[in-house]
Amino acid sequence: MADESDDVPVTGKVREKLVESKQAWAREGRLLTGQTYPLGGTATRERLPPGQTLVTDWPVLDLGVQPDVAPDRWRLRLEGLVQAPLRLTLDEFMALPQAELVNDIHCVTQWSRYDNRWQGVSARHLVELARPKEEARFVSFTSYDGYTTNVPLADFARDEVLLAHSWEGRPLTRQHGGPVRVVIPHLYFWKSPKWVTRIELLRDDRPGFWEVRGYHNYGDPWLEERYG
Ligand SMILES: Nc1nc2c(c(=O)[nH]1)N[C@H]1C(S)=C(S)[C@@H](COP(=O)(O)O)O[C@H]1N2
Ligand SMILES: [Mo]
Repeated sequence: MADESDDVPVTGKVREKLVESKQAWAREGRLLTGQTYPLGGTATRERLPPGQTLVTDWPVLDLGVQPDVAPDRWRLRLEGLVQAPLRLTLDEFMALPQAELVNDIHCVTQWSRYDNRWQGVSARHLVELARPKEEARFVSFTSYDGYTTNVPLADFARDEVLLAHSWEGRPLTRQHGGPVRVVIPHLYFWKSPKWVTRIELLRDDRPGFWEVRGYHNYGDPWLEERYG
């Protein structure tokens, strides 16, 4: 059973310099190429979105705080405008139907990484279990490092969205968001929260950590929606 410790530790040690310089880049429009693929990536022969560079390693990006969430303390809540709020332990989460997906990652800082193989639980399955109320339109995520981000509910419920616990057959490492992170491959990777603990369904949109610091509210890499 889940306990009552639903407090999300507040980020006391965020690397302010890093946050400030990313915010300044957003203000200046750095990294923008001016090319876009208006028909979307799948309508073209392109696999690499505009302005991106392919990497084969896997960079680590976060606010400089990597929470160490003990598996028995981890909780996932799906709540807000739902008829059946979920509050899951890691064992309960791992007992749900499992999915495996392979997809490409596109980070707003211009690296892309192809063919990432994830194992986890389908976001749509979780949404169906929680039964959204009719007025639910947006999703707000909160993580154990205090990070937040937001997407439309329709985007979260897409086929290829996963709550991943493993990568390439091994448990997701702490630096990449273990025990569980969200993977939303059709948007820039800042929309994929690591160390996720709360998923809230909302009537109105609620911009997250980077969205209120100059990043685009939606973040389609094919339209180069880096900054908003
Ligand atoms: N909880 C949390 N999730 C986060 C972040 C963060 O700071 N905290 N950073 C985002 C950003 S900007 C990116 S690019 C990716 C990086 O994921 P990675 O370190 O696994 O490559 O995580 C995203 N999810
Ligand atoms: Mo990022």
